[in-house]
This record gives sequence, structure tokens and C-alpha cells, in this order.
Amino acid sequence: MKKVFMSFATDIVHSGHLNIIEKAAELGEITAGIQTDEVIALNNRFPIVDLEERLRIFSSLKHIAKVVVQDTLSYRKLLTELKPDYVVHGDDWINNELSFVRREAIEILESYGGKLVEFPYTYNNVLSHLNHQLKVASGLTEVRRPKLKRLLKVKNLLSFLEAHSGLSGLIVENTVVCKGDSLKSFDGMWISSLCDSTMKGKPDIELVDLTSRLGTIDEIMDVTTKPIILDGDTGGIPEHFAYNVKTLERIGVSAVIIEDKIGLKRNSLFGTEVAQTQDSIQNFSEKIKAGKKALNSHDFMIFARIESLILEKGMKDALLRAEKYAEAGADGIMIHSRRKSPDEVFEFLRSFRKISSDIPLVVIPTVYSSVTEEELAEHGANIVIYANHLIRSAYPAMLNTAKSILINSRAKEASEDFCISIKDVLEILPNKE
Ligand code: SPV
Ligand code: MG
Repeated sequence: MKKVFMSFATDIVHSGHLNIIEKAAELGEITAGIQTDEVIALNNRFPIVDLEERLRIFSSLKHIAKVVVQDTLSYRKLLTELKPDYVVHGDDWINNELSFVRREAIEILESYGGKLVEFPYTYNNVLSHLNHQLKVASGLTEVRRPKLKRLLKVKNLLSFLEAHSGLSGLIVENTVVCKGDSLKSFDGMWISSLCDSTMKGKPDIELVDLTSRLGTIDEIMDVTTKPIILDGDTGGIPEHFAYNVKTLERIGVSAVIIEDKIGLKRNSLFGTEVAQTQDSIQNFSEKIKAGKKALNSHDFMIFARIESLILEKGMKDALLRAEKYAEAGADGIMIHSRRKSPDEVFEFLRSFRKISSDIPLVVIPTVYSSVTEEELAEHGANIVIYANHLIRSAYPAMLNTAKSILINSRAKEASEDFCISIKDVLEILPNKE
């Protein structure tokens, strides 16, 4: 009996898969590699049913002899181990983002005399409607909200990018790059108070209120499915915070981060250049408790953000606060810094990991931007937030366009030098179903 290997990233089995499985079964005995959540997430998708369930579903199919867990996008490990005579796949990966995985699989197969067999991938209205429905389901409140907790369980370090509009949300949602023998995409969106305010031409002082912030969130949620972390500023007074977390939880936000400051909030990156007051440990702990008590689900997270390093109160104060906020029920700790070097953040991460080995740690390397994700993960960070980069890069592009139109008294130069075509704009926007 010849050996056949197939890899699956899906969590529902439809006739398109069954058609290919039936054809593959004619070639030999099928081993199915069931991709882990982490591998599936690399390609910007998020399974609705978990890995255990997917393993059961596939192992119960008539033509599947064996299932194995596939924990890399690359087939190298499993092909080297299993040495199948054939790898069977739909022909859709010849030209899509998985084409490099295909090329590597062909090389490995050729090295020992194996063969890649591709069958036409089934496209029909029923299946494309089903795919669309799955995408819609993935953005529904009850599916979207727990995604952050689920991702934290399967990935070492999550990366979040700022979104301030539907369009920037689409960039975070859809951008995928090929890196080494894998793919990379963002895990979710950060809705920054700085960027939400900047978009409205207002200062970052909690002036853009929650009603307005909810409008931004709604706009982004309408066209995306990834988990959202909201920058909740100071969270307001505990009595208001308790109501507001319920709203955020209900609409499907996954987490809110609140910072331990009181009075007129100024952006942290001003540091001690402007007057900013840190809340007492006791008050802020009460706010965390009030928020936690108000929640209805287990999957909405409240992260406590510590401003001690920003306000030059020292490492000891930062660590004490982290410990106390965790005791008050915070689901994670964000440590902020405005030093150019990541050393104080590294020190905090290392020291806090001695206090708690599992509470998620969040960092925002805006000023210490040369730090790499590998270094942050090594020191114990769980979430890295790129907090303002889409709006910061959009602004100079818009300014150059405005100047070019003024200088040339026409739009031709700006269109050619700084703009995408209208055709491209239309393609970015969702236009099916
Ligand atoms: C934000 O993005 O609004 C933040 C991070 O709170 S920072 O601007 O660095 O304070
Ligand atoms: Mg902010």
C-alpha cells in the first residue's frame, strides 16, 4: 500500500475537501496532517472549532487512515518523518500565498522519490458562500471576543497593530507576508487613544469620549474579524468603568488596557515634561476589581498599565504595582517606557516573571523601536503592540500629496508619485456578498 499525505487547515469539511480526499484514497493510505491553531493563524485564518475537535473530525472520515498534528506551515518535518509516496493537494496553492510551501514540499519529495499530485480545487457558488459564511461567523461577537485568550494559549508572542478606521482595520486584517519558510500576519488590532484622537485632530487627553471611540470600534469591527484590544485611557472613575467594560464585552472587544493615572491624562510619551499624576495602588486596584466584577463572560480581559517608569517612579514601584494589580484581578500587565533602550523593560519583564510565570505581559515599543520580537519574547513578553505606526506613516504620505498638488497646480504628479490607482482602491474594498 502506497502512503499518501494531505494537510488540512480547515475546521469544516465540505464537498471540495471530500472530492480531493476520495481521489487521494485511490492512490494509497492517507495520513492527514491537521494544522494547529497557530499554523492556521499564520495564514490569517482562525479556526472556529479547536484542534482536538478537528483531529476527531478528520480521524472519523472513511478514507483517512491516520491523523497527525502539523505544527509548522512547512511540510518538512512531517515529510521527513513519514516519507509518503504522494503528497496530495488542491491546485489552488500553485499561485496563492502558499506557493513557497508547495515549492519546498516538491524539493523534499524529489529528494527521496516522492511525488506531488494536485487535483483541481472545487470552486462553486455553494462553497464560496460557505467560505463567506465562515468569515462572517468568525467576526461575530461570541466568536471574536475569546480569540485573544485562545491566541495567548497557542502563541508565545502576539503582535498587534494600531487601527483607527475601517480602512486601516482592513490592512491589519489582511496583510500577510512570507518570511523564511513561513507566513506572518498580525494577530489583532490596537485601538489607540492617541491615534483615535489624532484622526479627529484632537489632543490625546480623554477628550474623544467613549461614545466616539465606540464609533471607531464599530467601523473597524464591521469589516474585520481579528481580536481587538482597546486603549481605555485611565478607565474613568470606577463606577463608570464598571458599565463601560460591560459595553465593550457585549460588542466583542477582547480586552481593555487602562493606565494607572488620574486627573487630566496626557500622552505617556510626554513623560515628566507635562504634569501627570499616578493613581494610588489602592484606588487603581479598586477600579480593576469593579471592572472584573461587572463582567458577564470569562473571556473579556482587563489589563493594567503601569506608568511608573514613564513617570520616573522607579522599577521597585513598577513591580510592586504589577503584583498588586494582578492580585486585584488584572488579567494582564502592560509596562510602558519611553527610554530609547529596552533595558528597563527587559528588567521589568524578567523580574515580574519571578512573581508570576503565566500572567500575560504587554509592551509598546514605540520609543525603543529597535527591539525585536524575538528579544521581547525571550524576556517574557506575550503581546507586542505597534501602537501608532499606520497613522504616522499615512500622515507624511498625505502631506506630500497636498504639497505636490499646490506646487504643480494639478494632480498628475501626486497621482503618479504618491497615490494608488482608483482601480486598486476598489479592489481593497469588500465587494462580494
Ligand atoms: C496610545 O497608543 O494611545 C497609547 C500608547 O496609549 S502611548 O501613545 O505610547 O501612550
Ligand atoms: Mg493612549
